[in-house]
Amino acid sequence: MPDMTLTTFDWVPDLPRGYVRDLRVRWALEEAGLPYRVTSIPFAPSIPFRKLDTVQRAQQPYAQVPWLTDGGQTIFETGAILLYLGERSAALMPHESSRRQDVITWLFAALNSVEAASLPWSIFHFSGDTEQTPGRQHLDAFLRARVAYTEQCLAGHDWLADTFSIADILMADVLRLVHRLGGLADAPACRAYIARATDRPAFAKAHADQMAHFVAADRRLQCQPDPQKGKAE
Ligand SMILES: N[C@@H](CCC(=O)N[C@@H](CS)C(=O)NCC(=O)O)C(=O)O
Repeated sequence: MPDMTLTTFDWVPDLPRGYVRDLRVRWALEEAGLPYRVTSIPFAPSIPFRKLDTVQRAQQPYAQVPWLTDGGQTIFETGAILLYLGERSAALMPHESSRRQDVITWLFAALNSVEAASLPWSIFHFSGDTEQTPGRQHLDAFLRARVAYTEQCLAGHDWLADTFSIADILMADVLRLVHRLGGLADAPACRAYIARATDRPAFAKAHADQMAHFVAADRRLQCQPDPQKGKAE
């Protein structure tokens, strides 16, 4: 039985499928060839804030997924989980000090410079609010600038650091959502980078496994007896 256990939601609606952040962890585990199993908690978004049971509060204080347990160690935050896995596999992060530091730097850039701009921008998109308010325009401009800089960094490079690493898993996953929402129209190098990253067999396996996980949940739900059935009118 594998020591590592990845926890995600048991089910999500169609829209986020293929984008739930357990994908980042699955992808890294597949790249590294590390054995793991997947467990789930009931889907219940925390907006508005939901109560956590004690076990979940101990694992993910923000009521989110994913988290990873390895023996007695629990890690939450996908950046922290990928760093943890990076320590365990040269396929994810080189051992040599300066190359390793490059990976760590880019990992933070993906989360703290690009996702920090893309997350509020994508929440606006999903809200369906199309008003060109000053706040909205500011968010658009903020993301456009981050994408433009990333575009320059990626032009002429396959990966962010020397070779493929956990930084690419995070950056490609962050950019994938921006691309899905039409935010990379002027960024051919970012689009090519996403294509290169998602062509990797480990991504294909991680993505297929996440989709299968939620399809299995659909089937389980369909099999549940309808409580209204058989009731007298
Ligand atoms: N910064 C966290 C974000 C985790 C996150 O946003 N998880 C989403 C699923 S992809 C979630 O649990 N959403 C439900 C919620 O926020 O209540 C990480 O990278 O692990």
